[in-house]
Amino acid sequence: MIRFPDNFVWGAATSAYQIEGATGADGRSPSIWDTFAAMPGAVAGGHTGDPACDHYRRYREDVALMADLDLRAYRFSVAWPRIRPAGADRTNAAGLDFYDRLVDALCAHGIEPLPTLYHWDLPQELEDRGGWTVRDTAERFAGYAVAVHDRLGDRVRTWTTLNEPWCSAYLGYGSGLHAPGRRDPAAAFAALHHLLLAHGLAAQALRAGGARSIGLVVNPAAVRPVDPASAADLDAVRLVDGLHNRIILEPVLGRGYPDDMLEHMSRYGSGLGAGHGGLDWLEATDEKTIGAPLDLLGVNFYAPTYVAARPGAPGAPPYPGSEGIDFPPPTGPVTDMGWGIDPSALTDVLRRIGADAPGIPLMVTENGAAFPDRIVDGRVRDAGRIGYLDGHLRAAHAALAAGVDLRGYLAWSLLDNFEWAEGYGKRFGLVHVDYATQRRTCKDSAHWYGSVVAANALPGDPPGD
Ligand code: GBH
Repeated sequence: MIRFPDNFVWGAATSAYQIEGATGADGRSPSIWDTFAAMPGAVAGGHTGDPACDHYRRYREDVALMADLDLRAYRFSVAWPRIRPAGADRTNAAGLDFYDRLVDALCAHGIEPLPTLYHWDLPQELEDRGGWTVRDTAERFAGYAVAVHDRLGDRVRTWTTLNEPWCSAYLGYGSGLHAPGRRDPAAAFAALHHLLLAHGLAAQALRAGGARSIGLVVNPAAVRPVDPASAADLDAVRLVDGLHNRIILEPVLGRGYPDDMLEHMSRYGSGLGAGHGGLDWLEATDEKTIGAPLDLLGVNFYAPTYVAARPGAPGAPPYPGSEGIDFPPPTGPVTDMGWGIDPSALTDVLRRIGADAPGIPLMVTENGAAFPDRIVDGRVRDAGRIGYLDGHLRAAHAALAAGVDLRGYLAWSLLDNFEWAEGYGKRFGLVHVDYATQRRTCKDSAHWYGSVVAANALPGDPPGD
């Protein structure tokens, strides 16, 4: 048996837009994902956030499922456009009522609520006024955070501000693969800065309001050279690591932006249009704000990133300035997303973040895999997912054994859901969702995971089929 520490937090994660549906209910205003999904070609199959898993109406059933699986914690996100429709400063009580009921249902089953305040669903009206490229959005986020804390803070101990600012900034404003679908490197850097500022301002405001534990969820990359003996490949690793990891972690951990990243960003100007050269979004006290004290770093991890130096390669648009770097696909086994399966990369990431952030507890806030399900006699067979989870839990345990202060593990995801630009075609759930009937069926992996949670341990031998 591979035992986990007492009090290790076991759970699952979801996000609002991916599961709730009911996008017009109780005063919610459109988010950038409603707008983006309505653009032809933006999301596979033309899918949108409706009906998703209809969780807004079926949350009781979903909480009961979590209890059946013995989960101890549930990470969900709060939809900003439900709480502050149109991004205005007026709080919509009906929107808060939903999360109030959800938190009560979780507490009634002894499941710890772990809310994330922003998982990519910016109110569209704020995007119309510049979105994350402007400072006002960061300031409004702090106000929204306080409104949620005022209502749920008596039952929620641990808050996380943003989910994966890398994705919001680089996929939303750099490569355009995610909402709002902009393709402008300068805007991507301005957005990243204002996202980090939003985190810092919200952390300060939550702390002042009495929040006990405040964290940020990042998606650190395990950047690996195709040829570890190539100095050029190692230079490529350094740049991609900078653009993915150090540019976020260093300021968040109170050390400010790294010099090489400031220099890199300044090649792209401010993102505010003509007349705004240089980093004019960076104000004197911003880095101090971004470095507000932190009680938890959430780590989302799926797959390593391979890079090789190749003169003339176009680079990858989410990484502005990565021309001359090739991002080859994985050579080994992959999931249904085409992402490589290499659990050792999770150990590496946890050890690295642990070393970078001494004294700050870590939690795996997302880890999981998409696989097509085989449904046999009503049973959902997903041995691939069990193998993935087993391997990554062993890798998390290896990080614990190496001294990393890892407090918990949350599987992505509780339910099959709206997989962003991939729509409903990619299934990450422990629980299968039949979207036509909204019927939930626990997959083999859900039963397997429930038994791991109950034992607080993995069996000594990896599972067979
Ligand atoms: C998470 O993001 C999200 O938090 C969650 O909502 C989502 O459902 C889940 O993953 C599964 O996708 O994008 O081509 O550069 C993970 C996002 C995935 C971003 C891997 C970086 C690398 C390939 N990360 N991705 S690419």
